[in-house]
Amino acid sequence: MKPLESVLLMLFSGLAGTTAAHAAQPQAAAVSPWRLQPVTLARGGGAGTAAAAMPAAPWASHVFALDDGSYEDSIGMGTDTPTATQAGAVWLNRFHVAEAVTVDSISILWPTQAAGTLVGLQANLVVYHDADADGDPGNALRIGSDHLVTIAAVGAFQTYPTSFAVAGAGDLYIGFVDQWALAGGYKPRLFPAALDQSSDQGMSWLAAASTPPTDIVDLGANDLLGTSAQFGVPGNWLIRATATSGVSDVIFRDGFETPDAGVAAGGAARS
Ligand SMILES: [Ca+2]
Ligand SMILES: [Ca+2]
Repeated sequence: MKPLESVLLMLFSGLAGTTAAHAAQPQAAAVSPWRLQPVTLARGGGAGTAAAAMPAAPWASHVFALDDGSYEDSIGMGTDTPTATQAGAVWLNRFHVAEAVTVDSISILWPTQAAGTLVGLQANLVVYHDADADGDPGNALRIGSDHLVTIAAVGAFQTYPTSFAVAGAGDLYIGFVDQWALAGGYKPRLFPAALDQSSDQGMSWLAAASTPPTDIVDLGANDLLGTSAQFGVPGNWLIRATATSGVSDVIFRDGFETPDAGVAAGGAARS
């Protein structure tokens, strides 16, 4: 695996001091303490293809996906020296909705590991609502509370039922926390986020604290917050979701509803 400190030093020169007051320009400040910080991002090198294409979507659902079904790398936060360890982070895909919805499932493709396995570990599913939809989730509101799920298999999408109720229009940031490693120092070092590098939709995000633990309630309280490209690994996390609109749908005479939205490809136009 190749450490990314040099890339990160460049990309994050400027995040120093952008803590709770984190505003609209996450890369805009002045001095980086990066070399003093113990936790960095690295690649796990795994690759694979999803066994199944999309999670099944019920009628009247939004289907959220950014990836092409195959991942070319896997990514994790942690340390390389003196010992390789993992630190938990918040891995998120951004989507836009024009109305209140309930996120009723989240699907994640867990990547295979060069060493160790994710099977048996518990991840925390998370959803954040950025009502101002300005491309900065630093002030996004976390929806609901911890939703721990067990990783049962790798290399294929695992679909977990959820009930995250989002009150209105805006951007949704949907994903997971590698909860087992949240305190940092976890061994062996694992790479929980499968990355589709065939394209970069600019909608895959990562929030982390350079000194663990990552704040999973207030994303803006973390000194590392940006898109995968801003972390030097452009691409899309293999995180998908479905959501059901809170409004009533058209009912036809034959009794079938029409879907009120199609695939939302990575957040539509911003205001
Ligand atoms: Ca791919
Ligand atoms: Ca915002």
